[in-house]
Amino acid sequence: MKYDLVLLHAPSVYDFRKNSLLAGPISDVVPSSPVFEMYPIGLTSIADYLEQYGLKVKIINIANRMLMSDKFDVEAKLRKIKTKAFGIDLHWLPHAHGSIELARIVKTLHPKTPIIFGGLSATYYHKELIEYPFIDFVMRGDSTEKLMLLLMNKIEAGNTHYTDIPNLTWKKGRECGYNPITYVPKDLDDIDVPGYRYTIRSVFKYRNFLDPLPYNGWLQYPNTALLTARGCT
Ligand code: B12
Repeated sequence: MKYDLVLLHAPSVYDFRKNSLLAGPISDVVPSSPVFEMYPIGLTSIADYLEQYGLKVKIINIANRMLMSDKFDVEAKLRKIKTKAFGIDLHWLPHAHGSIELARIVKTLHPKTPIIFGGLSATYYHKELIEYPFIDFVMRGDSTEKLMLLLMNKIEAGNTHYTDIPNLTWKKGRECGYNPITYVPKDLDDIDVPGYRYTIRSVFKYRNFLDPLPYNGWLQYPNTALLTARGCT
């Protein structure tokens, strides 16, 4: 299957299975382990929104797949994927190592496929991130569903005129652009947040139950969030 966008969630430290992670009690109040395998719930709303416009979007929780099995081969999994773009979240700062290392691996395997970063930490560190040769775009801000549709349409059409996409940090050859954050929606009434319908649908559509699982142990202790607002009101 060829996807339009594959969204990947990295472990906090790559590769925690080879190098021991002495994290301390940093994740005691969340369902995740110190690997912080839970992905930002906004990945589901991005996927849901893009699929409403006919795009095929897949979420793969690489961190959780690595935690669930020592034998899970990240490179073999990534190598098989056919997609027009990859998205990687660097939302929580603990993923600073894992997200960047994952991007490096993805680019080695798919040198021609654009890699898009997003999330709160990526928004803050967008100028540093775009310097990495394997990161092509940073979509900034806490509401990116509509902007991702604009970017995906450009990628699909081979249109490299990126200056008219709000909030986007982009790279073209040696030239970098930092479009201002002008898209700050007043309400999110037309977006499904979280996109649970997408998540359930995707299991059947893409015939994979393990890839989008939110965290290790979810099958034994299913838990979900119902957000009444995005962020703090
Ligand atoms: C709800 C919430 C949680 C929930 C998360 C549920 C989930 N799976 O997302 C829970 C309680 C589990 C949680 C846990 C943690 N949280 Co929290 N959380 C929040 C909170 C209050 C709201 C976030 C929200 O409403 N999101 C709404 C959804 C719809 O949007 P979103 O997920 O952010 O995604 C959008 C954008 O961020 C962006 N985006 C995100 N990823 C990507 C990727 C790509 C490719 C693209 C293009 C765009 C993109 O586009 C999305 C769609 O518009 C914020 C504070 C705030 N006011 O924002 C803190 C906040 C994000 N959390 C924070 C922290 C530190 C944590 C923990 C690390 C705490 C800990 N030590 O345990 C853990 C990490 C959990 C893990 N990964 O396993 C910090 C992050 C600071 C930082 N820079 O690191 C914040 C900012 C709070 C704070 N001020 O300290 N959190």
